[in-house]
Amino acid sequence: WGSLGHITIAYIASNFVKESTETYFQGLLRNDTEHYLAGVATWADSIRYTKWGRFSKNFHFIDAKDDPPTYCGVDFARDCKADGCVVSSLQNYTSQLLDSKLWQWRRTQAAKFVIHFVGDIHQPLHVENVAQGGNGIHVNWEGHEFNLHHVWDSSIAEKMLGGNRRKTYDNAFRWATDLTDEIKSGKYLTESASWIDGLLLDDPIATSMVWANESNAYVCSHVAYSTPSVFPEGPAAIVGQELAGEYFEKAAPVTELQVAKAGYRLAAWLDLIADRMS
Ligand code: DCM
Ligand code: DCM
Ligand code: DCM
Ligand code: ZN
Ligand code: ZN
Repeated sequence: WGSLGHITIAYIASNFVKESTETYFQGLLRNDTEHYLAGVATWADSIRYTKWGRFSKNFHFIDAKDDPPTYCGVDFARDCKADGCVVSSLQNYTSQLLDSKLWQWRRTQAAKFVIHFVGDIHQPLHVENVAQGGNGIHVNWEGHEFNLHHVWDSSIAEKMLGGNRRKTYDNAFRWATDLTDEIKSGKYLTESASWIDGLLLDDPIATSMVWANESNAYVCSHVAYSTPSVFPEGPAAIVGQELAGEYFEKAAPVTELQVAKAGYRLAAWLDLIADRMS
């Protein structure tokens, strides 16, 4: 996701964590405002192209070597690169968060990575190998050329929100408030309980592979079955298409659902971590 997605996910999580979790992470992140999670949500993106942060550039995604739209699926052994992927990174940084023998700055850094990567694993094109997660697929968006990955990271969410694009934190806060209401008492009320079924703090790989497979399924699911898809007619058919119209209408609910889920799951994951540490 772009900044809007990550910051929204962080604000949703802050709306659902237990009070003791809030206190724990406000201490670790040295920020006792309501922005303690949102303020670090994009940090992992800000370091990935720097010299010292380059080690983490592959940690934001897992390249599922499937064959959309015919066949989707992620396989940890097949798809996680030797130098890491979003699933192994969630495992690694979750264990660091739980390791009280580590220096506090290591746990602070681990928190910043976990907050970001729980977001990224919910972006369907962060769980797909085709054209490097869609980066190599040129499409049109309101008449301008963009790549498909960027459309899913940012354009769809920004169009849904409208408003002033420069006020990212305000827009994210507003979107998070709406999605929090949908989870607490609106359209996600019934399904949201199942989003956090079976979270295993002692098995972050199994837990995050469930999230990865769900995201990746949106790369294949077919409009013919009235489920929106990233590639309704396959990757080749989307090249050069204008996506801000009918495609946007189908993609917007998927984006909204994945952002809501990521925020709700991040809260549950941080609760498990803070409980274990107290
Ligand atoms: N940071 C960033 N982009 C943001 C927010 C924070 O790059 N939107 C960075 C600045 C610091 C790190 O995150 O390097 C942690 O910031 P702090 O601990 O001051 O909140
Ligand atoms: N930090 C870190 N790793 C580093 C340097 C700093 O985890 N190599 C932590 C220490 C602070 C936070 O990041 O908790 C602040 O980051 P910044 O100095 O980039 O604002
Ligand atoms: N990305 C991805 N899958 C890949 C390569 C990149 O999901 N195989 C993501 C990471 C960034 C965006 O695409 O969000 C752009 O990456 P880069 O600047 O590394 O091309
Ligand atoms: Zn991305
Ligand atoms: Zn990222």
